[in-house]
Amino acid sequence: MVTMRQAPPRDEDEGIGLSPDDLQTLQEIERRVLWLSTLMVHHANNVRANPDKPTKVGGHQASSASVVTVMTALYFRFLRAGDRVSIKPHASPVFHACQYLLGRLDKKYLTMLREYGGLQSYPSRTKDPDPVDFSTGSVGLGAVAPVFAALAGKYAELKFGSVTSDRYIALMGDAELDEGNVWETVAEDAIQGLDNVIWIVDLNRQSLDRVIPGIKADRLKRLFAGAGWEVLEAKYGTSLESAMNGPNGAALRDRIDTMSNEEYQALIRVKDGSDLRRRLADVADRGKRQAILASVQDIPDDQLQTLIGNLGGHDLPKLLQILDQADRIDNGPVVIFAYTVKGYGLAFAGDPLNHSQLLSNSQMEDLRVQFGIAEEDMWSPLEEESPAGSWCARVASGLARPTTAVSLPPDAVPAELETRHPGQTSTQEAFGRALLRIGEIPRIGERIVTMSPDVATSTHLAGWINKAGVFALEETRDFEGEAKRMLRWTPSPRGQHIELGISEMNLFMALGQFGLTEELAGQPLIPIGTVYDPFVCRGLDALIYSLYIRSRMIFAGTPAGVSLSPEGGAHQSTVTPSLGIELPNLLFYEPAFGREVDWVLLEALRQCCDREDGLSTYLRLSTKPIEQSLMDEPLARLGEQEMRRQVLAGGYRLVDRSVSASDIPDKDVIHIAAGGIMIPEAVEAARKLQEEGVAANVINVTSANRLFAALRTARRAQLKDAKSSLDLGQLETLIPKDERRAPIVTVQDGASHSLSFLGSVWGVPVVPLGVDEFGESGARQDIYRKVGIDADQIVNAGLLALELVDS
Ligand SMILES: Cc1ncc(C[n+]2csc(CCOP(=O)(O)OP(=O)(O)O)c2C)c(N)n1
Ligand SMILES: [Mg+2]
Repeated sequence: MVTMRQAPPRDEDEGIGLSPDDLQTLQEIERRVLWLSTLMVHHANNVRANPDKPTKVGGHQASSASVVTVMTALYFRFLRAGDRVSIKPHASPVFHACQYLLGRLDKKYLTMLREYGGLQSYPSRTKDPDPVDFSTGSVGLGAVAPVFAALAGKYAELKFGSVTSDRYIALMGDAELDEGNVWETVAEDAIQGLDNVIWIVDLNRQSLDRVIPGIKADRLKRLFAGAGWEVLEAKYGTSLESAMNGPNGAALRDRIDTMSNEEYQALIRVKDGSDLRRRLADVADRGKRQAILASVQDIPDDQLQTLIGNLGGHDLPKLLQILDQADRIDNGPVVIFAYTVKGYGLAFAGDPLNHSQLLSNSQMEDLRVQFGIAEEDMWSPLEEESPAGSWCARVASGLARPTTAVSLPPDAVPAELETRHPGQTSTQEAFGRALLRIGEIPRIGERIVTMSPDVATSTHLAGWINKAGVFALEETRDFEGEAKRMLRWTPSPRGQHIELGISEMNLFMALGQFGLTEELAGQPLIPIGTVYDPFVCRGLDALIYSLYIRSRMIFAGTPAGVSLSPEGGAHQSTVTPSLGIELPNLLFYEPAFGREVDWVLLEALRQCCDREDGLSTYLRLSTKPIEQSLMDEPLARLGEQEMRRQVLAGGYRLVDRSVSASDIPDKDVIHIAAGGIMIPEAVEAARKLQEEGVAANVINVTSANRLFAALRTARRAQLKDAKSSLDLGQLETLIPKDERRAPIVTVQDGASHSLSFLGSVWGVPVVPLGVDEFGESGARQDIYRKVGIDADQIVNAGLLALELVDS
């Protein structure tokens, strides 16, 4: 059985404090919201010129209508200034209609739904003109975002005393609960106990293609309750409930409770009262049949359809009462199942195929007449002097947002970290060491919050966790007592590490929301996550979401590639460098040395502090030990400052033939461009090639992402203005003028495609080496040999490259 929680009684004013007049006013607002949201979609499709005909503009009138009552209850009664709300994707017109009536959206946008520069198809925090808290569109993601935002808000409040946010609310479609990521969040331990999260499920029993078969709602409720959530429902509206509580009402309740979704959906579309009565009583048991008929005998035929369709999700008093109840539950996230009708109030209400249907011109006209809206007032807000108009103005002033109180300037980040890296170390170890130093930076250290999906120790966060502690909303007892332990793992509100269950989706959702705490809760935080690199793909959708919403975060994908050889194919990442190069709003680095890790991390922090132009940063790291002295010569040659600049700009010449093989003629020069951890093999290959009379420069590609960006930026500038400078930024430095005819061998512990673009910069042959097959277990050198990235094969590739130039 699902536990239906009873909220504690209030001392005074039991109920929601709505007078009959108030209710009428809210119902008028509700009608206007329905009208405007329907009209916006109608205008975009049937009135505005569409240059892409016959492709339709789209927009979802039925999905929108489904939530007009819930949205009215929220925006015109329930919400407070600090509340942050996520709106299901297809209700974007309803959201904008509400914002317009609240005076937060200019009228001109109402006719610009899905138009360039206008209102986005789905709520977008970066592109919409009105205040969208959470972008939605990819179902399931926007739904869970407020949960992690609430966790971030609580974290910030516990650490820094005050936040500008209050409650976190998500209004989602019922089919969103089909997405696995939703359940990964529901079950996540780290979010248990959040007392300011309310989910509202728009239970219209319809998705895109169909009426969802079976009575699924009970199963869903049990799943939530089993995961520790409080479950409430707004199932039946006040009039249907009173019929169910009246004479013979139990039979009516039982009949509706047990009928299939498909049958109910068909029933509420029956207009003819006597037909509806007959179908309602269509049960085998004679006694039951008579009781059902008796329960509705006093309802006139022309009112029966309204009664049977009177669901809780379209009943303002019921919704407000349940929201109030949810608000008073203080021991965990709450989910409300609001029973609704898709297309509510419109001609195609409840039609299984209504997802993309649009009202016709005449149906729109009927609706206008039904709502008593004058033709010249079609786009008008509610009249200022009217009760509904003044209600909107009063509510709007109560929703005014407090401004962000605190920010971190990028120059709070120092130029250097005093990290001591040993003679041989891996980038993953260096990352763990650097984090300890970062924690000590004044103003910055206290804002760092790390997180990991159950791989904190295996990604070298143990030292940091021992120092910073694990976070929990409340103090916990340490049952290990004096026992010797590797980690200081007694969670408390003072801790700065959040340990998540094994869900890479949750990791990237959490990173994304913690990276927006400055905007959503008025307190900046710098989230840093670790994840095994191949499993970046497992959380990719959430990573893309977090970048799409312009969050600022840092994460390490580690260990990466086939270099962690014995772990085998399932743990070896191959395509991740390409993701790092191609994803917008992301910087991507593959450092080779400890010092490089320090520099990249400091730059990543600066990027997080820069709320205007800053980007997120992805470090692809490895457990492969690397001889740090390989860096001595270029460091001496370039000087520390210049070397740091080049590392951050995308790469530098680690082996420069003018130093190592200046006597070899120009025609026998090649470049080996190696991504991060392939440096030792590239250096060894350069040495062997020199013995063969070939001079090889080794370019340490610290960021293919930065180098490709330099190329792209230059070409785009040239496209716009042929006379613009041909400067290719760091690419110019990496391959100076006199070496631009030399061929290139690229070496990547990842898909070979990721560095192969380097050949196109100066138009020379490239031999791309990398991992283009699924891996297997083995010693590192065995696996390198198998996939063709060991020193000998780099040598062969170099010789081939020279032949390609000659031929
Ligand atoms: C991840 C993802 N998959 C598929 C879609 C396409 N899609 C859009 S709406 C929808 C069904 C939504 O149903 P529901 O959440 O119940 O919303 P309703 O339309 O009933 O309000 C689907 C499958 C999507 N937007 N996102
Ligand atoms: Mg639905």
